[in-house]
Amino acid sequence: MTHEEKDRIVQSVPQKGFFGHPKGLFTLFFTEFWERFSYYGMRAILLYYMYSEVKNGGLGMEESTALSIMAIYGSLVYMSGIIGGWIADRLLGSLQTVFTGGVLIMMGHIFLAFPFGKMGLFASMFLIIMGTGLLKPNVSNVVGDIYSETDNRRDSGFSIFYMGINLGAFISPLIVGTLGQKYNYHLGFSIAAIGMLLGLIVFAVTKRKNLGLAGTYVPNPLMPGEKKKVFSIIGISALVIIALVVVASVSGWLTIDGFITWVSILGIVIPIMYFIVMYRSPKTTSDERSRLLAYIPLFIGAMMFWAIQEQGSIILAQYADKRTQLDWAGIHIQSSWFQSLNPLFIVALAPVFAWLWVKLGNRQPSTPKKFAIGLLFTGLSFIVMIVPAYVNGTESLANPWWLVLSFFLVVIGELLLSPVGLSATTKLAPAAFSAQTMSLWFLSNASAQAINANIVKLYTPETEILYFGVIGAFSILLGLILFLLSPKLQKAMKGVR
Ligand code: C3H
Repeated sequence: MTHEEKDRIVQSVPQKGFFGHPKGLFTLFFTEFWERFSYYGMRAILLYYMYSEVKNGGLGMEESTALSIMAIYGSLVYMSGIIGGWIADRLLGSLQTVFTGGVLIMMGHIFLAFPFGKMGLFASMFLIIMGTGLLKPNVSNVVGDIYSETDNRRDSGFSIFYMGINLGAFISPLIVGTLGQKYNYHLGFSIAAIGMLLGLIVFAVTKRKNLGLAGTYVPNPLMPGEKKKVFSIIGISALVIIALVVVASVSGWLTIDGFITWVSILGIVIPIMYFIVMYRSPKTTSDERSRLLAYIPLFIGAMMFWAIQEQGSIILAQYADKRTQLDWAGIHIQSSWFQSLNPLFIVALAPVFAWLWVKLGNRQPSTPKKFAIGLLFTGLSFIVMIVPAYVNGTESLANPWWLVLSFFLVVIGELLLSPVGLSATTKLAPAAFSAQTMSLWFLSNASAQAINANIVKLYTPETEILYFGVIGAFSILLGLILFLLSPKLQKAMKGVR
C-alpha cells in the first residue's frame, strides 16, 4: 500500500471518540471483547463437558484424551490464522473476513448449545477453528490500520485492545462457567453463542461510522487469471483432504493420537517454512536477514511461554477440578472461575507495566532480556505447583491459593513477553512480509499447543511433581540461555530494541 493510500484510510477514521483514541477502536475493542468472551467462556467448561460422565450431562470421554483435544483444538485455532490472513489479503479485505469469521464462530457455539453429542462437538470445533482464523488476526490488523505510522497513540491503542481481550476473558468464565457447571453445559454454550451474536451486532452497526475505509481494501487482490487457478487448487485440495479423512475414518486408521501427531508435525514444519521463505527471499535485505536470525530464539522462547500459559486452561483447569479444595471460607468455588484469574491480573497489572516502561525509558531491559525474565516467571508459575504435592501428597486437596499464586506468576511472564513479542514481531519482520507478521506471531502459540497435545497426556497426580518440575525448570533454563545470548541478539537486531 502506498503512503497516500494509507493516509486516505487514516483520514477516513474519526481520530477521536474512544478514550482519546480513534473511534474505530471502540468497534474493534467490543468485537474482540465479545469474541474472546465466547471463546474463553466455552473453553472454561469444554474440558469438563468432555470428560464428565454422560449421566452428569457430559460426553464421558477419557480424561487424557480430553486434555489432548483441548490442546490440539487450541493449536488449530491459532494455526488457521494463516488462512484468515490470506483470505483478507487476497480476496475479501479484513472487515468482511472478520464478519464472516464471527458468523462461523457463532454457528460453532450453537452446535454445542444443543445436545448433539460428539458429532456436535467436532462440528463446533471445525466452525470455531475456521471462524477464529478469519476473525482474530484481521481484527488485530485493523487496529494497526486506524493509526498513522507516526501516531504515538498506537502502542497504547494495542494495550487498550489487549485489555478488551482480557475483560472478555475475565467475565466469561464467571457467567458461562457458572451457568454451564451449575445448571447445564448446553446453557453455558448458548450464552457463548449470544456473546458472539452481540459482537457481530456491535460490529455491523458501528463499523461504517467508526472505521471509515479501514479494513475495506484488499491489499494484494487475486487477478482474474489467477482466480481460476487458485480456486481449482483449493477445490482439489479440499476434495483430497475430505476423501483422505473419510477413507481414514472408515478404515479405523484416523485415531485421535494419529491426528495429534499430524497437527504436531504441522506445528513445527509451518513456522520453519515461514522462516526459510522469508530468509531466502530476494526481497529480504541483509539487515533484515540478521534480524530474522535474532527472531528465532525469541520465537522459541515465546513457544515455551505459551506452552505453560495455555496449560492454565488444560492442566491447571483439571487441577482446579480434581485436586483443589473448592469449598472454602463458606462458599463453593466453581472450578471454571479460576480461568478468570489470568485476565483479572492482566487487566490490573497491564497499566503498571505500561507505567514502568515509560518511567524506565532508555534504561528498560531490551526485548531479549524482557523475554528472558518473562520465561523465569513463567517457569516459576509451574515450580510453585510442586509444593502442595511435595508437602501434603496428592491424596489431600490443595489450597486454592496455590493456583492463585501460579496464575499471578504466569501473568508477570505474560506481560513481559506477549505484548513485547507482538511489537518485536512487527519491528523485526522483513518489510516485504509485514502483512504475514501477525500470523507468524500466532504460530508461536499454535506450535506450543501442538507440542502440549503430546505432553499433557503425561500429567497424572502420580507424575505431578515431576511434570511441573521438569517443564518449569526447562522454561527457567531457556530464560537463562536467552539472558546470556541477549547482547548478541541485540546486536543482530540491527537497531531494533
Ligand atoms: O486471547 C488472546 O488473544 C491472548 N490471551 C490473553 O490475553 C490471555 N491473557 C487470556 S487468559 C487465558 C488464556 C484464558 C482465560 O479464560 C488464561 C488461561 C489460563
